[in-house]
Amino acid sequence: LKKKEQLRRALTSETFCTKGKCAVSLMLAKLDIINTILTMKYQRNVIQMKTGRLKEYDSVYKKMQKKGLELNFNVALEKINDLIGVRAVCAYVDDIYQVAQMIKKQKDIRILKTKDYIQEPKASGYQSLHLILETAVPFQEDIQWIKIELQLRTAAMDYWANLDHQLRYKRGKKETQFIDEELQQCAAVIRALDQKMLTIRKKIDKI
Ligand code: 0O2
Repeated sequence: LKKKEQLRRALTSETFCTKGKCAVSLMLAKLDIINTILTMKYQRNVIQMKTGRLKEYDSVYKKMQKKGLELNFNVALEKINDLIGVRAVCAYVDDIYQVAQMIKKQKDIRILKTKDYIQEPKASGYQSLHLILETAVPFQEDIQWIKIELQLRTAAMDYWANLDHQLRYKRGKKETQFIDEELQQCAAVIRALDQKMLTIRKKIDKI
């Protein structure tokens, strides 16, 4: 119980929350700049929506339990990639990779890991491109490298993930088995739709 309480205090501490919120603001500003550049270039809005959050303590705790991790702040910092998370929703699949490329090239970003669930969707049907990265955040006295999970997806992938997320909390109950299958089918439909929309947009671009 002591370890759990120490972890809770560290994750909800002013120091950690301030750092995390600053990192989120910075990443959202970076995405804003990228969107301005791409919107000028293509004459359409490339990033349709973006959000950021610090993971709730309860959710971190559950994830650590599930992964069998020692309840310790440093272990959480190292092993839970999405303690600080930012999500950007793009119009088309190629936009996702374009945004990712621009993020990767930035001097104050280090990419730790790329998880491409678009090329290789998860068994659930989940699709998104995840960049686990560190970004340099300038504070008053020093610069600190802070880890963020950036999730990039299309509007259709986001629509699917939000519904799937609601099911996740209810998994294990017997009624959910068929819903899982239906969601997998929907994921395939969404994949085909995203590809078709991209093909049509490319045709329109050429006119
Ligand atoms: P929440 O509630 O969204 O925050 P690993 O890399 O294997 O050590 P991890 O961190 O679970 O483990 O990696 P993974 O699988 O890449 O998942 C990271 C996040 O991606 C999840 O965070 C979800 O936000 C999202 N995600 C992954 N799989 C699915 C899925 O099947 N459906 C939906 N809707 N989202 C998914 P959390 O903390 O699991 O969840």
